[in-house]
Amino acid sequence: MSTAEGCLFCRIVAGELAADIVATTDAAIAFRDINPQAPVHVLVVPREHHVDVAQLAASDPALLAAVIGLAGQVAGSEGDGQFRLVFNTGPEAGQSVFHVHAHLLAGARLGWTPA
Ligand code: DGP
Repeated sequence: MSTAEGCLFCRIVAGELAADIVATTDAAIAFRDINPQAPVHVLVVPREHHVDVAQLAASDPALLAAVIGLAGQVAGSEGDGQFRLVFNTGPEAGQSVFHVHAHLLAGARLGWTPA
């Protein structure tokens, strides 16, 4: 499996750094965001290192589907199955960790003011 030296989320996947893990599969893990922006704010990441969602979609669309599938599963177990998924892609879009992750946001009526 591909990992990246010093990558924060690779270290969480490897169990080297603690995280509040809510679900796992062979392909992906889901853990609570350290700085939650909604009552449910879970990050869903592939175990394998990919920089962002565009790169993941191009190189392994089945793995992207596995990430989205796990997000949907967690949305059902953590709430009523209504949710928002956000993939910040690039620094200008707010990406700060360059291991692709879906932000799963749920548990409240969500506003829509990204800019
Ligand atoms: P983004 O800015 O889209 O790359 O999102 C990165 C998210 O990762 C951000 O919402 C905060 C979260 N985060 C950063 N460091 C940690 C950490 O060590 N543990 C956990 N659980 N979340 C983290």
